[in-house]
Amino acid sequence: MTDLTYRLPQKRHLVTPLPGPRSQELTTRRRATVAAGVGSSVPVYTADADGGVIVDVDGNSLIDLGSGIAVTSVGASNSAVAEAVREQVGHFTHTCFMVTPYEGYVRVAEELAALTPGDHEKRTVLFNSGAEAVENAVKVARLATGRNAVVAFDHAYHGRTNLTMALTAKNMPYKHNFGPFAPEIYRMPMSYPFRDADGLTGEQAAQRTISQIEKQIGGDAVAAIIIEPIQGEGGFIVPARGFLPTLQAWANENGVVFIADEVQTGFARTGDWFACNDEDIVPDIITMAKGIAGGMPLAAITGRADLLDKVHAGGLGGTYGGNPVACAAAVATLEEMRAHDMPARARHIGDLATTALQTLADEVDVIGDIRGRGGMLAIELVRPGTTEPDPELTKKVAAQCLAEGVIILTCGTYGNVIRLLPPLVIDDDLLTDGLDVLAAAIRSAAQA
Ligand code: PLZ
Repeated sequence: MTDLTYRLPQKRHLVTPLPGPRSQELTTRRRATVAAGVGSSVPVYTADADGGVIVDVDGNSLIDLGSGIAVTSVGASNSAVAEAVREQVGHFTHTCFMVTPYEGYVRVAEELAALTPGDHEKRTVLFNSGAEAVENAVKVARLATGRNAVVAFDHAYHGRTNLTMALTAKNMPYKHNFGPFAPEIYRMPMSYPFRDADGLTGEQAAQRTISQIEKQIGGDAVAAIIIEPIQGEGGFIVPARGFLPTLQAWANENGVVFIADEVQTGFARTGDWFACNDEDIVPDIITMAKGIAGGMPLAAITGRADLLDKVHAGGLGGTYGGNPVACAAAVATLEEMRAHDMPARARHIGDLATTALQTLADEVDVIGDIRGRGGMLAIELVRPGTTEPDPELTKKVAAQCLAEGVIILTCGTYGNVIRLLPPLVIDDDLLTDGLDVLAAAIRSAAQA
């Protein structure tokens, strides 16, 4: 992108095999002190990061196709964000908005009211993590409706706290032996075009879900439906068109709060400000985090004023929620996103990557599906000529990419999805180099 400048050279450059000796040393120190339950998919320790590169402690420059799981969309050291953070920490790092408030929080709420879908009156609450936003969206929906049941979906991911574990579908590694889980969560079928029966439309898939909700719970007992408009950890599953609008219409008719979890899809990632924009979905409440603040921990719920304002004074909050440094970073991040038209940049990345992946799919028989939108793309790897997931091949491809200096994340209920979430500021040459490495890794793994 011509209007962006970078602090670090935007080049893949390896000076040691990966992980290098200093990373290995840190891994040894870490094993002695960091709990084993915390994983790292890439055992390479970061020293610096900018634009589309991560430089490790051994001096290797890697291509980042993960953005720290869809967070550093404007880059991991965006100069405008860094400056806003510096400016804010020079004044105050914290006061607690529940004690002595400050303008940054109000400013972020104003921004989110303007940016999120729908022109109805909205209210916002700020938190620290995506899971916390999801928890609070459910709290608001239950209080506002006086109902208990919450509908979540197959392949869903909503977090690791007790309520959000219950909402998350996948047992390993997120839930295994961590129960008992929060009650009154009901799991319903998702629209998953690659794995649904041929020809099942979005509307039909939604009817299948709605009929199960009505039979198993009853529409008048449901407080909320929570859904990722494109599922993230579950495999970048894009529901068939018509699925989301049909569900939303049913929710509206039944007084059910429709919560869109846009923690991963939000903030220009999919080529729109939000994935909901694509089918003009106007959620009652939207949950946000990740890309909102250029890497600083910030999360939010924005929703209908009549729902949010039902909550009694003092009912929502938290010590750090809407921390002033994170708010300053968010304001700068959103300005950067507008100034450089990040939604357009995401669409451009999507076009470039889809063309490359499509060419590859014509050559090899292990790519079952290419899907996603904008800067959120995935390929589902299968055993040749079938739809049978191939998680081993997926691991091999990710390992090969890493060995070549390209950071690739995997995901999916079956562990067979390679996902691309590059920083939206990545330059075309670097992205092309990363995609070439990925293509070569898939070619060689498919032949082996
Ligand atoms: N909702 C849609 O994608 C976080 C989690 C990775 P937190 N996704 C990455 C991991 O293994 O922990 C996520 C999400 C959606 C909620 C969350 C939770 O956001 O900020 O991680 O709490």
